[in-house]
Amino acid sequence: MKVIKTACPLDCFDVCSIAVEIDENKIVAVKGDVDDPITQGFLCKKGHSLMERIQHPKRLTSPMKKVKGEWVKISWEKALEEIGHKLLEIREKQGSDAVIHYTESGHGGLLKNIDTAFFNAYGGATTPEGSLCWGAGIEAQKLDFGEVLGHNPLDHLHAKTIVIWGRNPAFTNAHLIPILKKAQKRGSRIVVIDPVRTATAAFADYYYQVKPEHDGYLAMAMAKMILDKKKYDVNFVEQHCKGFKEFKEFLDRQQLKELIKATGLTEELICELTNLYADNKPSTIILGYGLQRYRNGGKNIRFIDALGALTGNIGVAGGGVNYANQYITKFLDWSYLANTDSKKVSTTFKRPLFSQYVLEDKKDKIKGIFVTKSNAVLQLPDTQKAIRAFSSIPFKVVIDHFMTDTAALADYVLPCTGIYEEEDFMFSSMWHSYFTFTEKALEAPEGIIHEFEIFHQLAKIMDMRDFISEYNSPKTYLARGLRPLLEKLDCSIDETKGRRIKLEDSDIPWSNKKFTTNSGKFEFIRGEDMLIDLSFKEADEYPLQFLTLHPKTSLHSQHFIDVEEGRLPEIFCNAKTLKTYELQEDQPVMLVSANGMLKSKVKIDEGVGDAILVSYEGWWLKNQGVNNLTPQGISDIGVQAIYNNCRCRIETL
Ligand SMILES: Nc1nc2c(c(=O)[nH]1)N[C@H]1C(S)=C(S)[C@@H](COP(=O)(O)OP(=O)(O)OC[C@H]3O[C@@H](n4cnc5c(=O)[nH]c(N)nc54)[C@H](O)[C@@H]3O)O[C@H]1N2
Ligand SMILES: Nc1nc2c(c(=O)[nH]1)N[C@H]1C(S)=C(S)[C@@H](COP(=O)(O)OP(=O)(O)OC[C@H]3O[C@@H](n4cnc5c(=O)[nH]c(N)nc54)[C@H](O)[C@@H]3O)O[C@H]1N2
Ligand code: SF4
Ligand SMILES: [Mo]
Repeated sequence: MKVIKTACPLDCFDVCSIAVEIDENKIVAVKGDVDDPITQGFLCKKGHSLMERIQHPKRLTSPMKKVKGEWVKISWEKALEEIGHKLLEIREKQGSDAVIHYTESGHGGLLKNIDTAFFNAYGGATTPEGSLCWGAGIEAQKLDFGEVLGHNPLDHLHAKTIVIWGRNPAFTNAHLIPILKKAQKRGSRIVVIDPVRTATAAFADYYYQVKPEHDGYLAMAMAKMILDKKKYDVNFVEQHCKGFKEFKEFLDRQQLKELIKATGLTEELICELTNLYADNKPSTIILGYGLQRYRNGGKNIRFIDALGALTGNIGVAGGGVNYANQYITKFLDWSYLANTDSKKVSTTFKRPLFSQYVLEDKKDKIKGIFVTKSNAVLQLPDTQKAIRAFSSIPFKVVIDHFMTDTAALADYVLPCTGIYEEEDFMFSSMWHSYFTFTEKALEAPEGIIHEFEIFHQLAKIMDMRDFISEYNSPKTYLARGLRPLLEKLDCSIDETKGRRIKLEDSDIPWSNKKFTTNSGKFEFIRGEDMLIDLSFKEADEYPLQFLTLHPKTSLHSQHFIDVEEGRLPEIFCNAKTLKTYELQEDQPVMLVSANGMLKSKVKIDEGVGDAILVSYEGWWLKNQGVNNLTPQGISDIGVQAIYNNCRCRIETL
């Protein structure tokens, strides 16, 4: 029996290391890698079901073409010939940027970025800027620290106070839970700040139910208390920060009572939270992404970052304001991986505003769209508009493993290989700095090829000679793209196979207190950026806030594939909200927002704050999909989608 090492390709914080046992060319077991200090031998259900997905009866095994509204099988040769010629024709008539290349993170492998290299060689397609995911927080941390770096998750064991702020690791970051529990056992206090008493909050020592989008005010109130009681780290703010004076003067002008009122919490509770954070040091904050999917998402994160600097909890063991961790990214050669020098045009659109771009801003100008690693139509806000926008494009190609809702609306769907069938490089940019060269365990079923091969064949048809010679094999692609990392490690790719490796100097970011901002210091939010605008009047007809959170047992839409057609998505609210609208549990209702409608089933969850409805994203169109209700729009900074700024009302049926 042979054991090979690979890693989970799903778009998740953990990027778990996986040990695959193979006997006589068959996979006999898939396990969490015991040698990995993060995975510690267990995988979540989604990780275990990776095997089911590659053997799933609905997996596509042949290219498909839509002919007169019906899907028919087509040979690779013919499919790529037709697609290649169409791409050439569009470029000749309208320019390469009349094609949109829409890609997401449906598979985390580095090799899968060959799509971007191809479209840059094509001349530069129109591509998205900004994010459906984490954009506001990324931009906020770049402004404050210069880069987005996180502590080694095991370093949290040194923290006396661990504040989980708007993240639900019990669902989305499973391997953080044992670390939190171990820290708790050793005496650390676990604090959760979330409008929903989540499964993470259930085992926390302290829980604070903040009003959605009001975290900036909560952080301001905490900062004001820290300043008033002179609990701040004078040395840190004087030596290593820029803008402290202005920050303090701004807070001096704020009324504590007003700030407190805005948060939905009491003065006693905020005082307790502030004391925990500022007195029981070192303290770490672990931020999630739910709290930045708002108009003020970036500012809210910046005020929270400021708490770390004020209390000197930066660059020390057990400290940090952990949002994501882009440390490994620094050692990848993106100009090679993405082939940026070949690009002749650089047209972008704001990702959350895709539908508006296609239907209004560039009406009739977009002639083609190529989707990779994404179920875009379902995951973008405002589903009905996304369907109209996508369908309005005359030529549509999707590469996926399944006939997703996005694929079903396309003209061609091309199947590709998945985990276990390919070698690749897998790393996390959301959490830790461990990585794995994934080994191949199986041959892909007949008819399925890797994206590298797909784009190579297309390039041949389109006579893209430079691309073919520059990107001649997966092995060279990885070796060239990873050159800075391999130089740092002083080894070759082959020497790293089968091992889980971590970048050694990455455990405590900013320990030298040299920040990568222009000033070289931590920069406090300042000037007009400090004004959080929550003055928009919510229409009286939509009294409820609709939060769409990440589901426990599915990675976005991927594991909703087998849900029976017509099943109603569940929505959760507390008994008080249920009573206000005179509803019964399990009653089917219609939710109505300014964007659309969603028939759903009400469930009681006492953890949900007042006047809030919670649902989970990822339901397919056969179950309507929650983005029927969500608005298009972007955050203050970082071009982030604002899914959680969704208001609705309930209508009984
Ligand atoms: N309402 C609401 N909507 C949201 C969010 C929310 O909080 N609320 N969250 C947003 C966030 S954070 C994100 S990141 C986005 C995610 O948006 P998407 O990334 O579009 O979501 P997925 O459903 O994971 O779709 C990924 C697709 O990639 C496919 N795939 C898997 N492996 C491969 C591969 O090797 N090659 C190719 N070509 N395809 C592959 C999968 O089968 C799947 O169909 O959704 C956003 N949508
Ligand atoms: N099982 C599973 N794991 C996943 C994913 C998945 O789809 N399924 N998706 C992956 C991806 S792409 C991402 S981006 C991450 C997302 O990971 P998380 O950030 O953990 O997930 P979310 O569900 O978006 O939001 C987390 C929490 O933010 C809270 N929240 C919402 N609004 C506010 C607010 O205004 N203030 C505060 N303080 N809290 C608020 C929500 O109630 C929720 O409990 O998860 C990754 N991991
Ligand atoms: S989905 Fe996340 S927690 Fe689950 S196995 Fe994959 S990387 Fe690990
Ligand atoms: Mo995400």
